[in-house]
Amino acid sequence: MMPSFNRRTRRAPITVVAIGSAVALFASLAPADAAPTLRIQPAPTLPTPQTVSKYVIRKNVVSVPAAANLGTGAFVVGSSPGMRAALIRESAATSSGTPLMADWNGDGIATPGRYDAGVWYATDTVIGKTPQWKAISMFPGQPGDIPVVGDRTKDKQPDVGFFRNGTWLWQFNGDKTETEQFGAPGDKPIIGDWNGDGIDDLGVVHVDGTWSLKIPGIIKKKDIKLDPGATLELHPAEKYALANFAFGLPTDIPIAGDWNADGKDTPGVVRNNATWIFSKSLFKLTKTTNIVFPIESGFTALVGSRATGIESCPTATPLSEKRAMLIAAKVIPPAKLKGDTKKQGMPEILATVQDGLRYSITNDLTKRLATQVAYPYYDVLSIHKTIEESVRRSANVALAGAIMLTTTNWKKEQNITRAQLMAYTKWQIRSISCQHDAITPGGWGTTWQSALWATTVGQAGWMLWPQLSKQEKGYVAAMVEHEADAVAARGPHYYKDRDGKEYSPGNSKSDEVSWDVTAPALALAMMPKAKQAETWRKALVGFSIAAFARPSDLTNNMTVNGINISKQLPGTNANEDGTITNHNIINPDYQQNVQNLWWAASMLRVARQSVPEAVFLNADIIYRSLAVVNFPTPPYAAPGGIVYKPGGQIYYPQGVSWGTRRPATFTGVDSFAAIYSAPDTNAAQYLADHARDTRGMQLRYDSGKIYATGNAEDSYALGKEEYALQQTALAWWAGAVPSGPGFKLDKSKITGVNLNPTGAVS
Ligand SMILES: [Ca+2]
Ligand SMILES: [Ca+2]
Ligand SMILES: [Ca+2]
Ligand SMILES: [Ca+2]
Repeated sequence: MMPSFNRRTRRAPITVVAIGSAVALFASLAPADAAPTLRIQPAPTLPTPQTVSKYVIRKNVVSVPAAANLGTGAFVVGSSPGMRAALIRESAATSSGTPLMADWNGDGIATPGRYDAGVWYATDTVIGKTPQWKAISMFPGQPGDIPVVGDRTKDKQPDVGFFRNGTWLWQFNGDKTETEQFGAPGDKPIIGDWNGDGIDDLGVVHVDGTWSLKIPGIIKKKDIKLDPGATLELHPAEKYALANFAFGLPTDIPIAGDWNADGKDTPGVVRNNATWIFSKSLFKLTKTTNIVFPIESGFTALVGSRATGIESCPTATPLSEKRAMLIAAKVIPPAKLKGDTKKQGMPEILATVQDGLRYSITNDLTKRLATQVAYPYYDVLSIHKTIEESVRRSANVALAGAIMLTTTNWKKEQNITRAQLMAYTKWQIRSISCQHDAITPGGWGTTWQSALWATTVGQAGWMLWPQLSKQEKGYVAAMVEHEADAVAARGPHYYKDRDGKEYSPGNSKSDEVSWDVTAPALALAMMPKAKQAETWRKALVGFSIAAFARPSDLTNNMTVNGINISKQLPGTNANEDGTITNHNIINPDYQQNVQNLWWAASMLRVARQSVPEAVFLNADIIYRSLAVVNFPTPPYAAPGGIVYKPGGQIYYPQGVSWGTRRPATFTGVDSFAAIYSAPDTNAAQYLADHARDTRGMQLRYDSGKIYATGNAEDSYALGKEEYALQQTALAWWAGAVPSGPGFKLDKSKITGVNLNPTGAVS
């Protein structure tokens, strides 16, 4: 089943390319620890994350409580009474002025804005760590003016202005100014679409807490049904009426919004900076609903909006939601797989994944994500300082959960039931994909490593496809599509040019390029009939060729999928002997990334599709740099030899990037290599060695964790346990792949493959 050209070229010449540091970089050869083996304790009784099932979409967006503090840059958006609780905290840049929220770009969702010293600023991002303020208008007021915003021209573009002692000064469509008289000094301006015609109307709240709303188009008394406590004041000549009524207390903060998504705005108040009281209609002002949404000190009460129904992503826009449903309809579920405990090392791998899930899920539900468990969609991006940690950590656990649910007979392991594991895994899948940029403007995505994270959580969703709700399917499919399209658009990058000059000194691009391989592979696997399918196939082929291209590929006249790579490659990413230079050293932790090619191949196989031969280019050679290539000492660090030592230990010829005791990191690549590399690499034996060593490390503790505290064993601070869990789970999944559809190699000519990056090469 291995592609033939790999067999032809698998004997890599060993080239000593640099002399490493003389420091002994090889960790102790003793297995894990000699401490007596503990038993993993079962998980404590854990909360079950909320489940969602129905798909509900509203006709109109619904108004929800919001608050902002420009001094800290925080905008907080809550939920309406008709939605399940979810709180999204976004951060704009810290700044000054008066905060506002409006739908600045007409996509239906209100986002932060502010007026500051003559300039109006806005951002269209619904969520995100650092949305940029953009100046949208120059329109200065005077001291004491109250900034107002609303669409007065029915073009879905908000118009900005001021309320000045009963005079409304507007700037329509960013240029034309207009003045309206309504209200009196001391009144508070209030804006809303009282009659539901798409134009925001004027209102004022007097100091005594009574309201006066100006409703256009009301000429006769019977044109409107008002609450018995309200009075109607007709102005037939000017074709409007005033509705005057009491609502709330003089000490309340008046607000207006469409609290029930019926298309009409109605009054609301915020009482004691905590309780939001919403009226249902002008006909029944006393029929109110309440929600508690405290306004923290330093915050201003605002009105935000949410696009979708109670079961849906709270930060989706109506547009992204609709689009996602269409994409999801194209997805074909994967073939069913069954793990194999008969292969050597697999019993240890299975136990490690089960106990690793016990550790990570317990840690998540009782500590890391404990404050989020009550929300059906949790606020992923607010969990950690970096997007990498926020998204990748959780995505890794989700993939392990999905793999266990679909390839094993998980009933109850370590006190975690199948239902709990399913609820947890789906909670992660829908929350992470909800906050992807494809669904939530300003969310994570199309950045460094985001293709890998999207594939990790996307594969989890794909494996659980029949179990996902309609909206969960939509978000997963849209996220995967978006990342695959982005990969195709950016093209692969290189470490060295054709003359051997480094674009990025000391740093191969093989990691980034091989991560990128996975996104078009998953998109193609999931949606082979999508209109971009051929674009994704070409991106898969181009990135696979580029990922580990070696200097000899520039001259060997090899044709892969009809592409003469010698003529077309603009550079290389791997050294001739299959090693990878990263962080200025020959770096086994990055040679391990060759698994991304085999991961991509396996996804296509599980999708019952053939695999382009380009996906295997140099894969066997790179794996040999771990399993076969000898590093003599000197020049390399003592003791020299092969990177993979007996018993699972790893030898680092020139130094260490991420710690010296991370056998779990290599279980994934070994398990794929056991299927796809030549038998003389002894991949199956190495898998067993690394699996047993990993299990030994895990059995030092009773919680299911693998690594000792500190950085000596593994220094990856953004989720080392979850990363080990992902690698061991992938090892298990790779072992299960042969239980699915057979392997078909595609050697056909694929035209239009791009090997060049968009923009600068490096
Ligand atoms: Ca908007
Ligand atoms: Ca407008
Ligand atoms: Ca109106
Ligand atoms: Ca309404």
